[in-house]
Amino acid sequence: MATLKLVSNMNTRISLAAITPTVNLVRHQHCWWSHVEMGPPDAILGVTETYKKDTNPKKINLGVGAYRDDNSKPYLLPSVLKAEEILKSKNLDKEYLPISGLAEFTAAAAKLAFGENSRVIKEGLNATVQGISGTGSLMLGANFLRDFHNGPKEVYMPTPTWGNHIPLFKKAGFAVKQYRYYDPKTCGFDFNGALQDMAKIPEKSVVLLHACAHNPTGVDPKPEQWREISKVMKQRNLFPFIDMAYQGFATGDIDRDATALRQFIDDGHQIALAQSFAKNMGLYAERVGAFSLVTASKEEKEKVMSQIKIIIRPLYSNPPIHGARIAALVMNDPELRAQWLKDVKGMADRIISVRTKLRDGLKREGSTKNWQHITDQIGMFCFTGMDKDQVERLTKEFSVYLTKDGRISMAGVTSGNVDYLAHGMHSVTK
Ligand code: PGU
Repeated sequence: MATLKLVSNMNTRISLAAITPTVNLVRHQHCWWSHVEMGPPDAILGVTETYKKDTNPKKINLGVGAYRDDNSKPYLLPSVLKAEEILKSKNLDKEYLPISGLAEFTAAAAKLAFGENSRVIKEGLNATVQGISGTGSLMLGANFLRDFHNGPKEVYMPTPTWGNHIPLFKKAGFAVKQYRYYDPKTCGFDFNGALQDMAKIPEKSVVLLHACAHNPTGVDPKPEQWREISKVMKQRNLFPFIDMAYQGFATGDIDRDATALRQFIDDGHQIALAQSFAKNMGLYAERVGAFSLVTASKEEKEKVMSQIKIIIRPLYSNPPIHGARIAALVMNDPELRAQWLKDVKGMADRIISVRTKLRDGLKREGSTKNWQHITDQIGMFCFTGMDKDQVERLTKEFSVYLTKDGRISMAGVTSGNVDYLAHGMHSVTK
């Protein structure tokens, strides 16, 4: 309207000059993001997007690691449902949490990982903060190490590892390198390869370890192998960063699943630890996690804590409260905790039973391949050994969705779809 008035009131030359800046503005507005190119879909979460578009009623999503009950439904843990009821009845407020999160939650999370009687807990040596689930907790650790780690900015990861580990550490400024982990010949752990590689890693480098239920392979070192890894890493002065996204999911026993982590503590390592409560409490979307650093003294703990808070503040200021309240109540209330341990065991056991069903199903189909690794591997995933072409056929011909590396989320396999899956797997691998 203002421009129109100008045109009508002034001579043509002046009015054009008045209009020109407006035209330029419009042209520039169209240019800001023209250089941005389409990025690839996420290797794991992108699978769900494609799955949703498929209209085949027999379709199965074995891409993302998300637990389903035997009716293929997302599972709300009875312990979590009960905790939510209790919380609802309390009409709690939604005031900001401190930067470091909910204290009842962080204390319980640390105890869950290190163990009630751990020296670290008793002496108060852990600097623990609430993180945005496992990913956000890993990110806090990577950022802290970027700023304060007194060693090469190199992180060594198992081959293969969870896909998101790599960009996460790269974004934090680390060079990402690898150590041997999975042996495709045995479909098992390459113990000698891992040790040989670790012996060559430059001193003080960061080494990423999966505490249990290794993703994507489902292959974990045995306790005696962990002891040796811990010893070598101590001798070589390497820094262990432990990702524990599946505590309880490997064996169904939260303490057994923390064996490796506690071995490292017993051996005197000062570790970094990222915990996720997405899987073992089914709190995926609540984004509940914790990040801990083990320090040498209480005084050092306070200083480290202050710096982690300084990292958090401009990132997201303080974490969300609801999921942390649930997790805290489930861990701290004796009755709910007992129920939760049963819930976790139930999930782990269902996955173990469906592994056997898949192996039997493949045998019934007439497969002559050795599928023993399906039952040998543990945790949420099975690294089937299927190649890219076989995966593509399984998706195209059978509407079975999985990641390109041949990983299937066993948590999505049920008594209702296991025979169909076995049929599809046999068809593309025979
Ligand atoms: N660390 C490992 C080893 C994981 O497998 C996952 C999740 C995380 C951390 C992070 O989990 P949060 O949800 O942030 O707590 N991996 C799953 C879930 C999908 C994804 O990639 O985030 C997976 O399917 O591999």
